[in-house]
Amino acid sequence: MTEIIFATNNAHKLSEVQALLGDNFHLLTPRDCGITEDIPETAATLDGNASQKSHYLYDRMGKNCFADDTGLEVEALGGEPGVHSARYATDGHDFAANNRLLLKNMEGVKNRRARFRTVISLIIDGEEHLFEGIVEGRIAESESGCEGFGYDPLFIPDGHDCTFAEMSADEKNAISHRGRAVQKLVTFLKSR
Ligand code: ITT
Repeated sequence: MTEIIFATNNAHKLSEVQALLGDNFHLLTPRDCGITEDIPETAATLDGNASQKSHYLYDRMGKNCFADDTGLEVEALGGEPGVHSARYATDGHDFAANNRLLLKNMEGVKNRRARFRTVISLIIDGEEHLFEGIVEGRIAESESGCEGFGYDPLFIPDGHDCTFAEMSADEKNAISHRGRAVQKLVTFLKSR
């Protein structure tokens, strides 16, 4: 089994990605490796943040690792919240407040097109590789469902009538932004 560090403190993400990677890979978190501080995410883009997080870990641990950064990009809001998705409404990761603010900003807006975009930065044997995953969809008029996390209760992926929060973890992973990016990561890791 290959051990690899995943630079996240988000337990939902960790379980989604572990399910996608399967039994051949054992994920370690920064905390498992004794890194307890928040890893900085101060770049202006998703690519920049993913890269900043993976380099932060690699510089300290010198071990193979990856990080992802995800944003919800809403067409009518000029791509916002985008890279600010975690701190849209407040300084913290307040999912409920973020969803309330998004609904408020979308009041009366007809164009509800949106997409989730994930960028993964992998550093393996000292070299960085980037993988991207996108899922297109729309913003619902109100929240539905209690699975998943973040903006899931408001996001309806194309080809479906329900939100990500109304899907099982497997259903979401099969079509999600993170699922698609991780599939590319897995294909790359298995080809080595
Ligand atoms: P780490 O940085 O510790 O990995 P995070 O929660 O900050 O965790 P991101 O920066 O990648 O994760 O994501 C920013 C925000 O985007 C996150 O706080 C959620 O609100 C939202 N988000 C990310 N992935 C999502 C998903 O699969 N479904 C719904 N919302 C998601």
